[in-house]
Amino acid sequence: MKRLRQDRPQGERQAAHPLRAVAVPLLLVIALVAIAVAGWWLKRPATAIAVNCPDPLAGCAFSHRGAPARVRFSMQPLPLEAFELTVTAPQATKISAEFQMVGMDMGFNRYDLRPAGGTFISSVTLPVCVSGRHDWMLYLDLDGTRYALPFSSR
Ligand SMILES: [Cu+2]
Repeated sequence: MKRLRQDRPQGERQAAHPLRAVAVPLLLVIALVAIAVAGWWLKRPATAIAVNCPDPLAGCAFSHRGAPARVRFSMQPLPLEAFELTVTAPQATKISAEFQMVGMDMGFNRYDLRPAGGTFISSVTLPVCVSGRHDWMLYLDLDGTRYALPFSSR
């Protein structure tokens, strides 16, 4: 009668099933968490050094890795009107500028400044703010070091 106890494989199958029932959703949850973490990591705002600049038209001095640097606007920014952004930083090799609003996605407003002998220049055109706000934040990236410079548009 011992031959009848051939249902061992079935017992194994039953043991494997509950495990798979837990493992599959668990892996799915882990994958979703990993995607969420990666998304947050990519979208996280990099810490920026605040630059006090009460009058960008006159130009503002700041310190970049111990060396003097300067930022200047050719005119008070007005939405849809191009102005010139000039950054003087003899130490820097690559400078980019990003224009955003605190707590509001203003779209992709990134400019790579072109070098011109220690000075970096770009023509910038700001979009219209649907909320009618005028408070902007200029994020300057000098070789990976970020600076945050608040300013107002007209
Ligand atoms: Cu806005």
